[in-house]
Amino acid sequence: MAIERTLSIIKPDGLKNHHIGEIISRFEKAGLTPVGIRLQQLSQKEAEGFYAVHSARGFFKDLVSFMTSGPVVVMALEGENAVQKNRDLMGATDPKKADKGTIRADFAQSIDANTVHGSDSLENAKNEIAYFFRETELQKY
Ligand code: DGI
Repeated sequence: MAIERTLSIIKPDGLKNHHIGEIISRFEKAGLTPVGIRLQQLSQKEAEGFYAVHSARGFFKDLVSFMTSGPVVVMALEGENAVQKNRDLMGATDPKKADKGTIRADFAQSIDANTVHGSDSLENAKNEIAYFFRETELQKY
């Protein structure tokens, strides 16, 4: 299987509820290695730009407001089949519909505060990683 990179964000609720360690531990145990990582407060402009694809949706304002409500952890994860593997670990967007044992089923409160973001395609992963990281900020080990 191909080695891929994907973008993960631990959202403000994940930090406020002290789940950074448990979430990264799940990634590492599944063979997804953080090769870039940063704790960051998103500006409104950064959040709007990141979620620009949703700008016409009714929930856009709330989404940007939530994503800027506190710091986030942005990570580039590397591993076999990283994009799909991360999506599987995250669970469905709405935590009520997420499979048992997924990050969202275990930690998320609502579709708004759903704890993690993960790229949904390899192409988006490349763009999303480039949105947050310069190539020199990504390490090999
Ligand atoms: O890739 P996902 O995060 O699973 O989902 P997405 O790319 O479709 O949507 C991005 C975020 O926008 C999602 O994590 C939460 C929010 N969102 C998506 N659909 C809805 C929503 N928020 C509300 N309130 N209602 C929605 O239907």
